[in-house]
Amino acid sequence: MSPTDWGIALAALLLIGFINWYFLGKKRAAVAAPAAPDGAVEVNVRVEGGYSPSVIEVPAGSRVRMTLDRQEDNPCSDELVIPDFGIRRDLPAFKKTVIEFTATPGTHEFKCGMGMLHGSIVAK
Ligand SMILES: [Cu+2]
Repeated sequence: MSPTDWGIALAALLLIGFINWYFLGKKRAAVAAPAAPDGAVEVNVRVEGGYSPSVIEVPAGSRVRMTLDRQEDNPCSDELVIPDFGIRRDLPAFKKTVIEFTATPGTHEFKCGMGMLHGSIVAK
């Protein structure tokens, strides 16, 4: 192979590596630690066609203050439901909504009112 061929092969490998990192890396859980002065764990979630991050890891038993920044008015994400904590809240479009709960150990699903968008709080 000529040096040009090697260059192309190397560029292709780098591109594959980048694509794997970008798409697979994003699925890893965001880990949140206590940060607020009162010891609560602050979690920021962007709501737009889904939740990002969609998997959030917090210390088990911690008080979690979750800020949902809804950047759309698609009716699908009108409501946020966390069944395990009995939470059902309206999320006004283009506004931030703050909810609080105590993250008991385990994986707690959160979703839109229709159950189409999904995320989870992993407390361990
Ligand atoms: Cu929905």
